[in-house]
Amino acid sequence: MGGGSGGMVLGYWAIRGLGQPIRLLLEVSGIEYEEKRYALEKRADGTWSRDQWFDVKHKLGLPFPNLPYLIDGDLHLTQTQAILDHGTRSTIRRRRRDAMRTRTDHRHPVLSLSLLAVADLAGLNGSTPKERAEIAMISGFSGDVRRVYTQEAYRPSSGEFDGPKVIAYAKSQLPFLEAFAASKTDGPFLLGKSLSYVDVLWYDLIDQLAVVAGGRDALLGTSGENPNIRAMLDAVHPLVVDYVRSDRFIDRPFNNLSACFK
Ligand SMILES: N[C@@H](CCC(=O)N[C@@H](CS)C(=O)NCC(=O)O)C(=O)O
Repeated sequence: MGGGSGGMVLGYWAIRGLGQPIRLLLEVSGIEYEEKRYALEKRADGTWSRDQWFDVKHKLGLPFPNLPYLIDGDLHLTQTQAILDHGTRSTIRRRRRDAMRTRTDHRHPVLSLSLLAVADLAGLNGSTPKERAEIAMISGFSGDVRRVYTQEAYRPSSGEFDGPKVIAYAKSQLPFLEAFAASKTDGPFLLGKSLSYVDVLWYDLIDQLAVVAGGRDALLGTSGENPNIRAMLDAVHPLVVDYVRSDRFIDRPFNNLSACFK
């Protein structure tokens, strides 16, 4: 993974941002991909240069140039949702092929093998129109929460990051996620028994919000609160732990260097 040749190329800033759920999806799926990471550079006058990206932005054959982008053969994609959707479809294709190999793959602990096997049956974008609609809804919902967080993180440099405001909003929204997950009683993932890309999307978002809150318990509460969200996080963790511990994983910055919360 990450650095393979002839596979996909994922381009994004050298931050978590919108790229991280895509990275997690590719990693969980065992898809070969190469990364192009672009960095902001501070100019002498204190402003930030985006030249690493702007120098190539219109030279990559992207019909709607932006970051993140994913180049998969002759498919040149931007727009995060389109990339996630494509990643899940590629996942189905490639993971079916890899299913037998994965069973004896020493990189994955036994627990994740069974979870991956379950996920493999459905793919990571649902197996029915209803599941796909619910996944799209949960993805959009994560965007609502992420937007409040990132708008606050990217306030003008004179502004202060208002973490408590972000956490208050997240806490007002998490009960909806908890109730939805609770309604799916056949497994630990947000859709129940099948892993889908919204699990890794929320895994990353909750990981960042927990840092803002001062710890996972400060965000999710103690004494048995949010048991279904916790079950999802616990089920995703073994699938991503090798990547999280690898030197390819971006822990910080969460947001770009120009943000007031990084
Ligand atoms: N709607 C786009 C928004 C992408 C976007 O806002 N990208 C930001 C980073 S998160 C960027 O710096 N894009 C590069 C550019 O505008 O040239 C998506 O969902 O992918």
